[in-house]
Amino acid sequence: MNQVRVYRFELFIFIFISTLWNVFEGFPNLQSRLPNGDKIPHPCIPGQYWHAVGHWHPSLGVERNQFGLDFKTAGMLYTVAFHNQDSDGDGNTNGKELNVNLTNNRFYMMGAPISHPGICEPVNSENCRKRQQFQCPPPVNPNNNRMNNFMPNFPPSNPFG
Ligand SMILES: [Ca+2]
Repeated sequence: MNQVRVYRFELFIFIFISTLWNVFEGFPNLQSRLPNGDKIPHPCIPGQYWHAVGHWHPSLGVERNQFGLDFKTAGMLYTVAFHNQDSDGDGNTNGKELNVNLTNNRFYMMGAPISHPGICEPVNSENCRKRQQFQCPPPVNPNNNRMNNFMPNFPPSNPFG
């Protein structure tokens, strides 16, 4: 009886570690299945990458965006149909956003990705606001102390005098 419990515990630990492994290793594996998958530009922050290209969060495997759903439908393979699809509906195909050219049934990476294939851009355009809930966070002013946001706005004259 105790032997069975020990095996169950070991099985639980194995499944737990396997799950964690899949969560943390999942993005690099998916990135490597996509041309330019590791260089997707962040639609809001120039110079930063969006690591979880198929998801609504840049680094967490939260809810899949339409690009992630379409890639799953394509069997997690970069196919011609998937290349020609416009998953995020911003008027540019997945291939164009990833900067991939299809010639004679072969894919050629033409350089860094042009835009995010899973997020409609420009994010604040009327078309994109209709299509998705995603919005860019407000810009952070490094000169602005966070405490200022919690301070009441005093009138220009001295309120205590
Ligand atoms: Ca896009």
